[in-house]
Amino acid sequence: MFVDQVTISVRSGKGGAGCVSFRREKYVPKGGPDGGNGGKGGNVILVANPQLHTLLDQRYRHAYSAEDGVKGQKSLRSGRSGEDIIIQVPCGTVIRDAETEEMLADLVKPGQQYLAARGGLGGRGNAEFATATHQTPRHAESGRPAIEKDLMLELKLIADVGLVGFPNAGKSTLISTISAAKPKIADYPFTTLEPNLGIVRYREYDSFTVADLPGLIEGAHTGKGLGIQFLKHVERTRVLVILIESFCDDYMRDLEVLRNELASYSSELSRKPWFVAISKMDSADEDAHTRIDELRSSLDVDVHAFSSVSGEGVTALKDRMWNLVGEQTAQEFGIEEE
Ligand SMILES: Nc1nc2c(ncn2[C@@H]2O[C@H](COP(=O)(O)OP(=O)(O)OP(=O)(O)O)[C@@H](O)[C@H]2O)c(=O)[nH]1
Ligand SMILES: [Mg+2]
Repeated sequence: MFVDQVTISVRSGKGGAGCVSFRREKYVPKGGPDGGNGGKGGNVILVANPQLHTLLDQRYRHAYSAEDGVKGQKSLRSGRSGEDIIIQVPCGTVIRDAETEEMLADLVKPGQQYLAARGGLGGRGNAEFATATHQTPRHAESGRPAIEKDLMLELKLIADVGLVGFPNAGKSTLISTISAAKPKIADYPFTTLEPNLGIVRYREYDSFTVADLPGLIEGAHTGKGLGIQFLKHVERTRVLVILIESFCDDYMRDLEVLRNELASYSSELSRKPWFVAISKMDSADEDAHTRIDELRSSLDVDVHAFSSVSGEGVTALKDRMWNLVGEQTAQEFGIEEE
């Protein structure tokens, strides 16, 4: 099950109390204060783990409390610190304060961490309060309190390439052809209800990620179909491939509807690098090539024809994806291309 939004509650450990104690030993005339410090409470930390792709774990377990610090002891022994709690979340998890909805962190990179609740410091024991003029302090500090809060986690998938198209365009079939992902495929619209992520092996050593997104329809940005709830995932893809079926009789019209949906959602989406892929070429009508040529001549982006069934054009499609992702990476990192 794909879960992309959950609320969890976290509580750090409270600090252990400092200890009040005096050394009492036979034959030692004046034992001084020897109460140790309390231990620090555990932290609650969220960390991005690239192996995870859903917030499912947090759906089943939504309360996390770290261990309290142990109180100080006599003979200057400090209490043990409480253990931290580490919550593993997928890369692309946005963390918000559940009450104010303020964004607290966006864990994008593998291993990136967010300290959600800091453990309370331990209290000082009475030994720490001894001074030249006050040699027998009878008080110690209590530990600092725990921090409790509710966090809203929202997963926004991160992929190099996002597949966008009307329902049934062949997006899931394509991702199952070029990656090991095994999404459900069927000849009815809205087969895909949740995004699928696939890793495409490229040449010998490289790879890139492709997201198969649920179908988009006209009005999606106003909430029609499944559009809106998934359009947000498109935000985190770096380049887009717009799929249109070969037997569509007006490529330009379909393309405009799809582009318009993206733009209505956010101008950022419409600025992403993109190209067109005409799918299902194995069952194209005779006239399709003419329509493809027309589309090519009226667009200044690539138009690429392919079929997942016959395999025609699939390698070239992967090449094109790879190159566009490369160009985008160069741009993002400010690398000049030769
Ligand atoms: N002939 C032919 N049929 C295809 C090709 N690719 C996909 N199909 C068929 O088209 C139908 C829809 O394919 P999907 O891959 O489920 O389409 P989708 O774009 O993921 O659809 P949604 O998830 O509903 O948005 C299925 O019946 C596929 O078998 C192709 O290259 N050639
Ligand atoms: Mg699908």
